[in-house]
Amino acid sequence: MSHFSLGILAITGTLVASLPTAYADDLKVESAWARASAGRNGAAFVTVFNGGNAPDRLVGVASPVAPDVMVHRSFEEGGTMKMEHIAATPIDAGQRIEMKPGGLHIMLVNLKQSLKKGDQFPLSLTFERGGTKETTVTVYGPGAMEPK
Ligand SMILES: [Cu+2]
Repeated sequence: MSHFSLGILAITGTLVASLPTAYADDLKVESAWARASAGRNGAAFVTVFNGGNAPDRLVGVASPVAPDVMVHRSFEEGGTMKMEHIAATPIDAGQRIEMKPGGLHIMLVNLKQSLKKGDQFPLSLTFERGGTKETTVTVYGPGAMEPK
C-alpha cells in the first residue's frame, strides 16, 4: 500500500518536493573513487545504497573537475568494449549499486586538469526522489580495479 502511494507521489514534482527529508537520508554514498587519468577523460566509481523503502533513480552527476559528467555503462559487443550513456539509473529499495571498472561508471569528460593519485575532488549525485548528495572522490592509481 505504501509503495503504491509513493509511486503516485513521484509523478508530480511539487509533491516530491514536499516529501519529508528523511527520504534523502535513506540514500548513502558509501564509496567514491577514481582512477588517475591518462588522457582528457577520467572515470569515477561510487557505491550507493538505498536504505529506504521506496525505489529511486540516479538522474544526474556533476563535478567541478570536468564540464561534462555522466553515467556510463561498459559492455562487450563483438569482442570490443563499448560504453553507453545511462540517463537514469534505477535503485530499488534495499539495493546497493556498486560502480566499477568494466561496468557502471561516472565518465568525466574533458577534465580541466589531470587526476593524480592521492587527489580528492567533489562529486554531486542527484536522485529523483532523494535530492542531491555531495561526496568526495579519492583518486587511486591509473589501473586501479578497486579503491586502494
Ligand atoms: Cu565511460
